[in-house]
Amino acid sequence: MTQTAPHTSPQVSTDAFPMNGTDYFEMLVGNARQSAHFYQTAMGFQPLAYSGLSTGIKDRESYVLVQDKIRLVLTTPLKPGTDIGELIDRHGDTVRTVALWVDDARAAYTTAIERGAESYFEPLQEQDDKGHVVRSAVKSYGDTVHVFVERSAYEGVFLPGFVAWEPEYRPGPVGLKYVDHMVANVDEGQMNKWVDWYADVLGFKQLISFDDKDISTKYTALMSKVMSNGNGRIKFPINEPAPGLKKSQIEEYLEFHGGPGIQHIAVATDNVVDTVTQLRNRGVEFLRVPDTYYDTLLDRVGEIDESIEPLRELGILVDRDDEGYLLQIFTRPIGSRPTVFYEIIQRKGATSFGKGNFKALFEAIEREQELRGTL
Ligand code: TYF
Ligand code: FE
Repeated sequence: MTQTAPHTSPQVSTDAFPMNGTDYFEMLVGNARQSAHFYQTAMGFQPLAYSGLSTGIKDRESYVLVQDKIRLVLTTPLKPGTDIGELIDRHGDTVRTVALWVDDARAAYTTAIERGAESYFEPLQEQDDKGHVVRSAVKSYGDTVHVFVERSAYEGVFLPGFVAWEPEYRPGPVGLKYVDHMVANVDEGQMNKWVDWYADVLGFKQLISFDDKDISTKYTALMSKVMSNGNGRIKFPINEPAPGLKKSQIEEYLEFHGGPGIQHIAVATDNVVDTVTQLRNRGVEFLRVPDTYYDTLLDRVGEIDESIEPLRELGILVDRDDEGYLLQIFTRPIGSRPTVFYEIIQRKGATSFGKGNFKALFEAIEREQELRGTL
């Protein structure tokens, strides 16, 4: 251990870029009011905050929803010719911002810029009668932005400028707890550039790497590296397409999204059977692997706490690593474009990402591509 000042703990001094976790993510959507209804009704998110015409914002409106530690902002333009409208035209509904919770948003910005990040906006202090928040932001792959959020001096509902959103309609939560990881798709040949960017600029470390030999089916090939921040709470796998026989799911994403961006958001639950049962009852559609997947499941993963029957009925996948096992399932794309989808994941010790499921999963995605005619 080097240069540990008496007042700082060694743990803090070894983190090249201290971050507490994901603060929120923001999706740009064609109709925030109706998307908010979907996230409440289908996904179990709770209403939190609002900004728009009634708060003096004339060109856009945002609904903020929350489920345990997951905070989601849905933003839509209110008139033609806006920057947000242009982004939605290009990408469809898209994750624009992944906000990172830090103790000092000015220091985070200075450090990131010194290490080569491109600025999106300079540190900005916003204030209301509940205190103040400092935010700053840098650009990442495609049109994706990381906002650093410092909120220790703030007690308001979300951010200054937002008011509490308190509709009467309040379906309950479905047990989603926190963002486990958020996956990027980048252009062929760009994965290592962005891996280096997260290491050099944000001090992330590489956890795992998959090459096209790990992840290939008859048609799909991709490479993936998983980057993690110092405390392990923020994990960003980065995928790039590898040449394959037909159009891979990554290429399909890049084509329909109009370039790189967030492909899936994995949200954790501590009861995947219960959460997925509720989500299905609320109309959320999931990918299905062939029933035969379950015939050999126990041979592959050994003893698990869950009984196989509900897993088979719901289409939940299981994988084991050295530390334990995980259960995971993937929704179909949530919008009209075959781009963004969700993963529901329950970790029982495992810290990996379900490599043992890749083949079955990608074949399931390919069957959907075939139905869409995009394979
Ligand atoms: O995050 C992961 O690595 C897993 C598997 O296009 C995965 O959820 C990887 C790539 C992909 C879909 C799922
Ligand atoms: Fe994932």
